[in-house]
Amino acid sequence: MKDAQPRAIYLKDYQAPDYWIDTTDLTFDLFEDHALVTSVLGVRRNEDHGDETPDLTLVGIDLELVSVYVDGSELTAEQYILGSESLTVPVASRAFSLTVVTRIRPQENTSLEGLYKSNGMFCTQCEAEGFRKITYYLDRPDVMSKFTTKVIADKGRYPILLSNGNDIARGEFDSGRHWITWEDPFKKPSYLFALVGGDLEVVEDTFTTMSGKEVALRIFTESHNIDKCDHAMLSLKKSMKWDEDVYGREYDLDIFMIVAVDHFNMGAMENKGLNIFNSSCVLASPDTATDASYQRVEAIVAHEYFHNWSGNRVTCRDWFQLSLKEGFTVFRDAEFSADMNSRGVKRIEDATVMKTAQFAEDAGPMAHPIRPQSFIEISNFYTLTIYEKGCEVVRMIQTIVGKDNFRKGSDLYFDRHDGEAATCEDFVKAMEDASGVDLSQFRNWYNQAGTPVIAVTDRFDQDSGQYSLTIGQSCPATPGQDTKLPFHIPVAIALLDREGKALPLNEAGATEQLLHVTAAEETWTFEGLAEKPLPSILRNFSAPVRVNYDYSREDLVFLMKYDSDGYNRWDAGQRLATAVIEDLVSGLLKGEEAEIDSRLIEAFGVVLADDKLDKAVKEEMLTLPSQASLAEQAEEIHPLEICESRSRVRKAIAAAHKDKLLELYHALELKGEYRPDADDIAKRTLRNTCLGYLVELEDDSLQQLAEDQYRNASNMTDLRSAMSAAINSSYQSQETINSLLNDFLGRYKDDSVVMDSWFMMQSGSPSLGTLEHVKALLEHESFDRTSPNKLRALIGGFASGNMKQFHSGTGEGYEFLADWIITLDKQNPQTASRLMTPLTRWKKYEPVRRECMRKALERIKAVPDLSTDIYEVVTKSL
Ligand code: 7MF
Ligand code: ZN
Repeated sequence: MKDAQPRAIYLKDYQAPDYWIDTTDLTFDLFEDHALVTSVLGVRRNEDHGDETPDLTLVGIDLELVSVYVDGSELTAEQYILGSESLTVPVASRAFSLTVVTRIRPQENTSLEGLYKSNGMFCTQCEAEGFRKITYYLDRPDVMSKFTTKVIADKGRYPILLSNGNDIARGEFDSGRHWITWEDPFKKPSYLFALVGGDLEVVEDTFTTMSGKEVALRIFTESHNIDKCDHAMLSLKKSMKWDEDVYGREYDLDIFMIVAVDHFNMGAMENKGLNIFNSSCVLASPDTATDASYQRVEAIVAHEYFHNWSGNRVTCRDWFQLSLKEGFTVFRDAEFSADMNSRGVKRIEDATVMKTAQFAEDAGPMAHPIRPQSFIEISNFYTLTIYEKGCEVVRMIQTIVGKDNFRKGSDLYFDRHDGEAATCEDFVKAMEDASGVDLSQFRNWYNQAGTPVIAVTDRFDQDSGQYSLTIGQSCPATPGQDTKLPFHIPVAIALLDREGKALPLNEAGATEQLLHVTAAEETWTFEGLAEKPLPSILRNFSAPVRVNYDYSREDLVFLMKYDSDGYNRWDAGQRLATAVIEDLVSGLLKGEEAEIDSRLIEAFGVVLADDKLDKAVKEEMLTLPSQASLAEQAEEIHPLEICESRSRVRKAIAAAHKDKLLELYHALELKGEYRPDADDIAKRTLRNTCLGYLVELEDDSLQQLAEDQYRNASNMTDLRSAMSAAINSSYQSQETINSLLNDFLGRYKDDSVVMDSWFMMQSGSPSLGTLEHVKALLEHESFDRTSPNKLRALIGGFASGNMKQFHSGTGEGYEFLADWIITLDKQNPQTASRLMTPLTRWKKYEPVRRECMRKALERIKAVPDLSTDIYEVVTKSL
């Protein structure tokens, strides 16, 4: 039984626990229909809380209690209180041993939190509150304990038994069962606990740390995937080296393990010494993984590895501090990726995620500060705001205090808090103490939700040669926060003269200046200018804000050509394209076919012809703002008009530049072995972008080009790009599309990760991915409704990736999604909750769709016994 109404918990109510758990000794007896868990806890009174010894209440969910012992004596049922999600035991001394035996059923655990089975393998996921599904415990991150774990299981079925730390003993029983004991010397909270048992193969390597210690590296997968682990291993070694070079942080155990699991709610998990990964984030080979997947594997391996310091050695005091580890670790992995690949492109990619998806979250009903003040279900707060905006906040600190001070601050933070559960405030304080820079006003970023807007106006006085920039800031109201205090916003600017040269802004000749915007409005004056300059504002996306400045379309074309800041050059193109597409949308709403502004088409021609432009940046500049980005920026969303208008512009670009696109397409062909390095990736991506434009044209030879590329492809990037080009083209024959899809299926039906993309390409296709087709695919033998990856590919791909069909206008897409959310809520609430995101944006749609979406949400809300996950999202949305 659950509480009738889930309750919110508040940051302001935080209290340290009454008891600490110094040691946690676990024994897992794994069987085919259940598991027995024996937990022996070394409990000690929290001395800060006085002399009395109140009852000790542990949390537990879906557990069958077998027995309880205090200091070795079994308690009778009258001596403890068993609640629906708790166990309370009386306490008579300030330090004692508590033994709890529980029975759990991993085989029946479909939520994929706690201990469960995936393809016959036992595995765990405990962050944030999954450990309570394993045994009764103080399942909160400020309770840090030294764990020892003994795992016992059938040796034939489960030859590999893993947990955190080092294996210190093993043995066998006559029954065919065997056991291994693992000891983790580092204190950790329960959310970092992990256990794996299965029949797995291993790839091994070693890394020698900067102090000369040799660390064993092991990646485990099912045997048929063992040849796809090399890239993850290489990424791991690069990450270990990078953290030593850039942060001075060394690995601390003798062994580091990664296990790939097919059924997993998230990307990966940083359990101490035993990372568990979604298979899709580990496995890569040239014929199964795209360039994007290669880069994703590298970034996620790095992210999880970096958590060993930012998350594990220094963990979070409570879940309100989640961004302390996640924002900082995303910042670390972003810098790592920038160093390994193209820094400029990485910045554009990250800004795109912020501006399309995080800004939308910040403008929606679930908006929250990077340090939320309350939540009902913590799983709902693993958001783009915590991760990506959290990363941007850390980046702004680096921008404000400078790189050297930032490194001093991170050293101070790690030294001060090693082995502790810390807060966001501890992090900011360390940065402040190390740099001497006052961050008081900056702290508003931790408390206030919403995307700030900076309004920029300028004036030039020809007689005095004075140019002044006035910057005002405001932040829209968000749930529970009607008014906001001004933020400290670092705004990097440059001033371009008529030739496009950045003017020197100080005696030293610097052409870029960081403006500290702290007031509601403030003016900066620049002297001695001969002519009115064009401002380049928010260079390198120096703060997660919207910029309002009245750029003319000529200004934007000018910035696209001349701005020395790669991010702003790209952004100018995006602004221009958005404005041009918006013209067409407004036209359609008035029943007119507006003309496409030729300045955009010409500007794209200039980009295409620019041979000096970095290929990866060129590709970004040739990509129109996504439908999602256009929707985010719209006052009121008209989905079909957005799809049609964007598509018209794509066709016009293709028609105008067909020859150049074709020339580039042929010139960029790569021969030889597949290499996922920055140079080759840039060539393939740009070439496939050209192909995407070319198939927009009604021309058989161009449609043939896509088919030929598919048939001759020697790597997954080219294969999938060709398939997508074919599927998304309005002029490709249905026969060819079917033949390619069948061919793909024939080749990859046994590769679960690749099959995700087969489902996703179809569910996201505006022409092929109708609701009917998606429903048919649900019955496909390769679909697996217990797999979050498959659900995300097919249902998520349709609801978030297929604007035209999901928002077709009949409302059937919304009803379909609501049905699935209701079904999945019983099975896997975390996955159900994430799939619901598109419906939560209902208020931004035009009235007819808005009403249909609201009805779908109302129907979900009326279902009895909703999970806390769905309850929170649905009630906050309505
Ligand atoms: C890179 O943060 C960036 C973000 C929680 C699970 C992984 O390490 C994690 C875990 C979620 C959402 C995104 C990410 C993760 C989780 C993630 C992974 C790689 N502590 Br939920
Ligand atoms: Zn993380």
